[in-house]
Amino acid sequence: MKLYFILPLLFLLGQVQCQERELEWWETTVFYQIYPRSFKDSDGDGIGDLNGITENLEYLKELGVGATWLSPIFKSPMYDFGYDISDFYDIQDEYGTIEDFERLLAKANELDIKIVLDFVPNHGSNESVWFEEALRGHEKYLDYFVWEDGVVDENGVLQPPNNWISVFRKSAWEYREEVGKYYLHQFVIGQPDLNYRNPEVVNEMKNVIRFWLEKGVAGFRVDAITHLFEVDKELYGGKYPDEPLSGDLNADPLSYNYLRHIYTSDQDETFDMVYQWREVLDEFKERDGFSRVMMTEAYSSPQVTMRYFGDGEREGAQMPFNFVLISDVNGDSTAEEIKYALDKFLTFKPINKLANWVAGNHDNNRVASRFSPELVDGINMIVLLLPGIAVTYMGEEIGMVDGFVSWEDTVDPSGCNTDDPINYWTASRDPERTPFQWNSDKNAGFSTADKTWLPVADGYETLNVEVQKGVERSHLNVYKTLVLLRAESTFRYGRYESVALNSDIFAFRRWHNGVNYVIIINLRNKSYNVDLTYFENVVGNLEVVVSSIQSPKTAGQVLEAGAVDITGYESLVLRVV
Ligand SMILES: *[C@@H]1O[C@H](CO)[C@@H](O)[C@H](O)[C@H]1NC(C)=O
Ligand SMILES: *[C@@H]1O[C@H](CO)[C@@H](O)[C@H](O)[C@H]1NC(C)=O
Ligand SMILES: [Ca+2]
Ligand SMILES: [Ca+2]
Repeated sequence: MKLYFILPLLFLLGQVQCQERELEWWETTVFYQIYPRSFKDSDGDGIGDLNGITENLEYLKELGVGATWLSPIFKSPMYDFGYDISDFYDIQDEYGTIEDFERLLAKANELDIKIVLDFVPNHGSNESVWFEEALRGHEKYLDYFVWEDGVVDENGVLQPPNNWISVFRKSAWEYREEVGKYYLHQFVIGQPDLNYRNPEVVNEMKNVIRFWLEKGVAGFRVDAITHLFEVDKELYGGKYPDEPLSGDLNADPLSYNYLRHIYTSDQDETFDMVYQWREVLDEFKERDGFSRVMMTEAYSSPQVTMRYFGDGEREGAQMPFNFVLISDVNGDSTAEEIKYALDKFLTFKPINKLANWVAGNHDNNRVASRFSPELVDGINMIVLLLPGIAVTYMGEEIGMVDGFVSWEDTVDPSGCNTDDPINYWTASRDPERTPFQWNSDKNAGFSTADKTWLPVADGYETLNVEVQKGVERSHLNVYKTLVLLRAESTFRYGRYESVALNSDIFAFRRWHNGVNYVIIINLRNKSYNVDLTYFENVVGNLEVVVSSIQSPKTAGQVLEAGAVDITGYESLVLRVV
């Protein structure tokens, strides 16, 4: 057949049906983040554990999520609750054993839920064998960390090598007499940075990745990736240079934001390492055809974030986390600001990559607290129905709120390091880490202990999974319906457009092969009558598919596209009929 004959034919076919590429497991699933310490305590010591997760994997299945990423479960002295790892190849006792983890994997496998682990490459622990060996002068391990000579000031007192500040406040350098030098810790003192300019460290950490992949995990969420490399000090006469002041007037001189981190974050070598890790993941894909995933944690500009995807030649992370819903907007944001934030990732991402949507995690206040309890369903509609991968932090499906944790009960170093019994809560991450609320029993069904590692949030008696399962209208049921909707090709393949109908009402359309959905979210407690025929092909009648719990409308109800009444804080998923 001649080309001039085929081309118009292909064009015609294209008009009828958009091509539906077969999607991989990670492209369509919902990733559910479990913070193991707070999910479920199986043995009554007040701390969540692996067996607690295994016993409750069916809950994830009920939600419809296909993958879970677990915050760190590895051996750790817990100065930063598991993000200070002392043995990357073993499980922390209070969470269980390697055998418990293998049982968890087996159960997850049965249920077809993928397990993604937290990979914390930037630092180890000051109480690890590696660090202890370094202190003993063992050359191999000394070079696992970043050491620098101090500076003697005009009073003859030894001071840190330069002005670098830790993410958790104060100097990023800690002196060790055994070595006679300072070591770098971009996070707490107990988290010595690993030296990625040492090829042995690079190999060791690749072996950590291989170790857990061999066990059967489906990939990694990579922690604090921006901090991986520091500048090459050989370019600066062998000494790490001071970082410039940020000029941020709200930052006190001990706080991280006081400096502009041009030498300790987003270094070119960091992106290269991400691409190298992807090669390790792909070694495993070559064996069995099954993709292992990488998600990277970086609160960076969109331009920098996109570099984690790859550089055009080499592949990187499938999911550089998109944090706009955390860092750019909150309950005070207007519909225009919401639209602007959501467009950011979509605008900058390479055309052949998928977006991802994250509204909450263990480091940030909960959606109900940052936005409003009334907007829980609306935000879940955004996270689950925008094009791309959805990520849910445990508890956001039921609209958990930040718990109150007193100064006495505060354990997060980010809170404790403020030394401020009044304002600590602004820095503490404990409120979003309080125990998961299963039911109205003691400790919300999380634990039978008399004291749990963090107190259970107030109000759990009515805000919990069991209560929400038992009523027709609940955040939980809205969430499950939204997850089911994601399976429709309109949400898998469909195009996207959005608009601020006014400052209070954000709306978006998803469409594919003649099917049109409109999602509308009222950000304020104010009623409106809106005309949704603004959207092309949205005319005539609209059927309510999902309505937020405070909505007076129910599924199946039919509305007129030209004049939709929307009440305060109402969110709706509508389909053109
Ligand atoms: C490790 O660092 C922590 C601070 O994060 C400190 O409390 C602890 O004493 C250190 N351990 C050792 C053995 O130096
Ligand atoms: C919304 O407004 C109504 C009527 O003014 C009021 O009764 C209700 O408490 C408000 N809801 C919220 C969450 O502010
Ligand atoms: Ca336990
Ligand atoms: Ca580092």
